[in-house]
Amino acid sequence: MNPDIPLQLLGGLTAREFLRDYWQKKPLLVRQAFTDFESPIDPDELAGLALEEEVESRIVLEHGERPWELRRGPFEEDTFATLPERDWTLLVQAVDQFVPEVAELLEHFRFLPSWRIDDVMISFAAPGGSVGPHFDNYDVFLLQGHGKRNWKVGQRCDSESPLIEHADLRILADFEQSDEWTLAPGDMLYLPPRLAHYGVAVDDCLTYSVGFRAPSAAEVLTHFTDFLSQFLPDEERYSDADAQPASDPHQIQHDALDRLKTLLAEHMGDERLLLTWFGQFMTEPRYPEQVTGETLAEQELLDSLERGAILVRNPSARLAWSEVDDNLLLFASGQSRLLSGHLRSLLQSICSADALHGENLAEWLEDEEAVTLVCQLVQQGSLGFADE
Ligand SMILES: [Mn+2]
Repeated sequence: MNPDIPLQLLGGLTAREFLRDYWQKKPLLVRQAFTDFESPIDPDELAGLALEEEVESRIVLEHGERPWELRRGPFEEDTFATLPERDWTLLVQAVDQFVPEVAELLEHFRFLPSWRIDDVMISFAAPGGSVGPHFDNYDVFLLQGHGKRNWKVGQRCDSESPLIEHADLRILADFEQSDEWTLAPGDMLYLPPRLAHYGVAVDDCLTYSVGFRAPSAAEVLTHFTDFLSQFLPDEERYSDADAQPASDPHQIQHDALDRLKTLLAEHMGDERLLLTWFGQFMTEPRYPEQVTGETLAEQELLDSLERGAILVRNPSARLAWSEVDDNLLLFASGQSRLLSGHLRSLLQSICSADALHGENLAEWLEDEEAVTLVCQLVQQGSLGFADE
């Protein structure tokens, strides 16, 4: 993808300009990011998804049993009939995993790494519906899908920003408005992390939120060190050969700290393990139970492909790849595989979610490593046969 081509999605900015001036920095309003946008899902279908066991959904009622009442799905069909006429919102997480047309919207965001994208959350709000003024720790693109929503943006926040007392929702106690826009279908608002925002439905409205993943520093440290420690034998310990005689036996001398720093640096600086951990971590599926494989022998795979079977990426799977010296690492839904460099274009087509079939796989079906890889991905559940 050429980063210097103006994109309608970004209001005519190029990907390079957007990343330089807006990404993680300041909001961007784009009128008609999508011309004549037609929401691929309607409010009834969204409500239908919220009935499903495997779908994560919430309803926020501003004037419920208590202010800003939060209810968690799955919901019963009659739930929606009992809701008031206004001031409530239904939020459904990861709709892209359940509705292919919603997943297709993500194709427009290919100027960002796919492993940074978390999910597409869709909310339906009755007039006046809102989840209150709040901030998120993630970047988000808010695409108006249907109806109108008014967005106010405010101050930069952090974990010290005062919140109202609420067991489940993080609603800001103060909101210092700096800008305000009303979005119509096809309009899109990009918000950087930690910027206060407050969206209120003008009429019945659907809003798509393309959300991103960014591990916290605390997560990086705890998860990476957990991962590292699997490779460290118990006998590798703090050691102080050639220590100097202690002048006071109760004092921790700074040479002890230096030894610790050396020990940490030696392991924390292992780039290969850092990459392996990071790729696995960033491709962990949101719903691992949706990534279940099937038993498949390599010969069965070859036979199926010959009969015209099509392999597609499991919409709940996450894939990424990287280079290590002359080899490649494929990350698939939290696992990694070291592969030889000649498989590069195969990894690229596997990751880009193209359909794989006898024709485009042809050159690979003679390659033992490639066949084993594709077979393993089906066994693991990242790839699956498309329904005929
Ligand atoms: Mn938000």
